[in-house]
Amino acid sequence: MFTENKPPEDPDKLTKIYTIPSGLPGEILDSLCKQCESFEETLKPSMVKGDIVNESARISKTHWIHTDHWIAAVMAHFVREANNNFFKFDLTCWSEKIQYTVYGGKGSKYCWHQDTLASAYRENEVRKLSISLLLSDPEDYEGGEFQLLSAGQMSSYRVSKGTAIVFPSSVVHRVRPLKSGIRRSLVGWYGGPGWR
Ligand SMILES: O=C(O)CCC(=O)C(=O)O
Ligand SMILES: [Fe+2]
Repeated sequence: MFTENKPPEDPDKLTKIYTIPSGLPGEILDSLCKQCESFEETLKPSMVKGDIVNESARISKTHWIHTDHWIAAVMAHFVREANNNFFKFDLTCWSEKIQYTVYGGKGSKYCWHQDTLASAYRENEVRKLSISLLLSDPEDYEGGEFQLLSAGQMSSYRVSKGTAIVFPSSVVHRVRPLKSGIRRSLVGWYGGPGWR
């Protein structure tokens, strides 16, 4: 059995992904999209590590959503579901605000990276699970695949609107350059006590 606050016995779980199909009621998904559209007036160029804009690593626009917002509660529901059914990590709370990201048009991307921070966001806590909730359908854009690299194998996803992808924050992943269209996503990082 999995022991509290230790990585799971099945090391695979540290490199696996959990996708939750669009189980959101249509009205909730519509409200999510509408609410996020209202953020688009205040989008800022997305930053990378060290809070800098670096277009060779990332081209997209971001709006940060407070973790008290109802959107964060919907996202937390997905993280908890993935964790209860699969990862069984010891979790506490969001490690940062929720990020609404718009990849608009040709060339927008996020190159290979990990979401884990070297430093703890709260004393002795680390980012454990990342979530990306897609607010666009695959037909809305070309390119823009979400890819993960684990154990030398690459997996590629173009999931439908309302589908959440949950994965350990240490897994290397990217969003491939878009060829056209717009890809919208909500991204969050859920933390817990440091691995022992
Ligand atoms: O937009 C996505 O689906 C994922 C973006 C990402 O990896 C991140 O913001 O850390
Ligand atoms: Fe990421």
